[in-house]
Parts: sequence; C-alpha cells; structure tokens
Amino acid sequence: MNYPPIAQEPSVHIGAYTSVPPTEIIFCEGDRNYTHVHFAHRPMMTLSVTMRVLHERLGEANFLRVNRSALVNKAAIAEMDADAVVLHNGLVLPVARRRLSFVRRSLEVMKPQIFLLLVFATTFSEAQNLIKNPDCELPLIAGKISFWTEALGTNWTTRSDDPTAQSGSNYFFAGEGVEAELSQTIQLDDYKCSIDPENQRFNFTGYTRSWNQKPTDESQIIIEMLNANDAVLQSDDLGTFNTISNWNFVSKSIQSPALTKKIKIRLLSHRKNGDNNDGYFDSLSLVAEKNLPATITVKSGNWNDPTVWLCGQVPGSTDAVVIRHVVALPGSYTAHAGQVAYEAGGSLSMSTNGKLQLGN
Ligand SMILES: [Ca+2]
Ligand SMILES: [Ca+2]
Repeated sequence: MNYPPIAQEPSVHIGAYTSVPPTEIIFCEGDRNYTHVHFAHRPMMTLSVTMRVLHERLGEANFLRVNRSALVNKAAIAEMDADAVVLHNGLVLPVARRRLSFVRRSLEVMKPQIFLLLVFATTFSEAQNLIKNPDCELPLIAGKISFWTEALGTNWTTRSDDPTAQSGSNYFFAGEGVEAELSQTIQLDDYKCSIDPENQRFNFTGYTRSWNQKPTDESQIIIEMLNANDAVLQSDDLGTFNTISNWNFVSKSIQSPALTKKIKIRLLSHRKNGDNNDGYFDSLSLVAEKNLPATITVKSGNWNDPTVWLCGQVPGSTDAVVIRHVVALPGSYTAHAGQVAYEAGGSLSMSTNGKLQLGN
C-alpha cells in the first residue's frame, strides 16, 4: 500500500523511528504509557510514549487536549458544541467539563469559521439526530462509551460480532451483570418556543436484538421528558424486546409536555441466561419534528413589545400567532402575522391607524 510522501513539510519526531508532519495527525488517544495516533492518510499507529510527552513534541500551540485521553489537532476541529468538539471527518470528541472554558478560549481564533458552520447547522436543525454517539461507533474513552452514562452496571462496552451490528461496526452491549442501564440526557434549549405551547413532537427510532439463547435476554427502551430540575414529566416505555433472528425496529413519536427541558434516553438490558447480559441496541435516532413557528403571548401589553411574546420576538409575516392575553396595537403601527388564533382570555385592541396585516 502506498501512502503519500511525508517530506514536503517539516516533520516532527513523534516516537521510535517515526517522524511525520504534525498536519498529518488528526488526533491522539492516550492509553496509559502508550498513545494511539490517528492520521489523515495512513493507518493508526501506537507509540510507546505518553500523550503528555507527545504533546510537547508536536507543539503546544497547534494541538489541544480536550479530555484526559484525547489530544486533537486544532486544524482538524470543525466546530465546538456545548460539551464536545466536532472534527471535519465527523468524529465527535467529548470535552472534559473542567477543560471546557480553556478549549473554548483556544478555539476563539477559529470563530468566523465556527460561526458559519453553526448557521448552517441551525438551518437544518430539524433533521439533526439529537443523540450523541447514536451508533456506538466512537472509540471507547478510558474503556467507556462516549456521551453515555452507566446508570446501572459498570461493564457497558461496544460489541461487533455474533451478531454483526445493525449499522456500522459496533453496537451497545451491557457486558456482564443481571440488570444494566445506559442513559443519555439531551438538552432541549433550542426547542423552548415550540415545547412550551405544547407544539413539539420528537421522533425516536432504534434497533434492539438479543443473543441466540433460551430463555432469552431482553432489551428495553424508556424515554423520559424532564423539567429543569430533572423531575420526570412524562415517561414512555417503548417496550421490552427479545428478537434473536434479526434487528428489531423500534419507533415512537412523542409529544413533549410544557416545561420539558431535557429528554432522557434509557437503554435497559435484562439478563435471563448465562453470564453476559445480551440485550443489544444500535442505530438510535431522536429527531425534532418540524413545526410552524408558534408565536404565543406570555403577558398582556403592546404587540410591538418583544417581551409580550414567548420567545422575545415580535411576530413576522409568516408566523402563526396565538393570542392568550390582552394585546394592544399602538397607534399608526402595522403588525404582521401569517395567521392569528385567539384562546380564552385573548383579545386584540386597536388604536387609531393601528393595523394588522396577515401574510405579505
Ligand atoms: Ca452501530
Ligand atoms: Ca446472556
């Protein structure tokens, strides 16, 4: 196999007899006294050098430590999420909580580029899978599955054979233990304006499967809607499954109650047989259903006062407006809306020359 020549730019000695240009390295994964180096154009290489030493060799300026075991080439980072960096190759690496502000500061110079990407992401946010590491394809970090929490059991890991994955190479596997649960909690701040008027649905899909044995181990999926204090507002048990011959498709569309701030995805594996707990999961997805923007009043006042509206924005000519309070159109003011609905207690009063224009 031929790899591109590596002599065109200054190379750095990274370990053993290996020298490479730092720009060829995407990220390094620390593993005690060893470091796995992931390159852009050549196979992964394991060096017997600690990540800290390698960081010094590569230069502190161009590489960024994002968590205990990941050192990332800044140039490989496409954007920063609330708690992760997203690389140009699509890989998402969690950022340790105590490193968040440092990582954010270090990426400040990349802001214009990040901003453009965020604008792009927002435009298509309805189709975005809200679950992180939904396919269990990210490398384990210190032996643990990235972005997921071991709510019960400590042996959750990836599995890839017998059976093969539903998608990609790996799937979620509880390891040993009688009862196990893996969970992920997703923040819904971006959907406040449609959740609170109860106008937001979330569509979940995923696959379950059990190992071929009788009695058969089971997979169970529960989806919870949480408020700001993590109290459960609504819980949906999608069922308990033990399909052995194929991956079993599970789907559910769920309306989120008002004041929902987070969705918690709970994967439960129940052992009925043997040492291994063999209720498997793969290919999970949670997508917010697209909605008309709901512009709804939260208090009485003038139409042109942004604080009258739930999301702090005066409605535009395509917005579906819901009036639940006493709203006044000031004199000589033209209000715009796509449509207007009145609920109990809602009314609109007009002053001289005040106008409400529907549509463009
Ligand atoms: Ca997978
Ligand atoms: Ca078993």
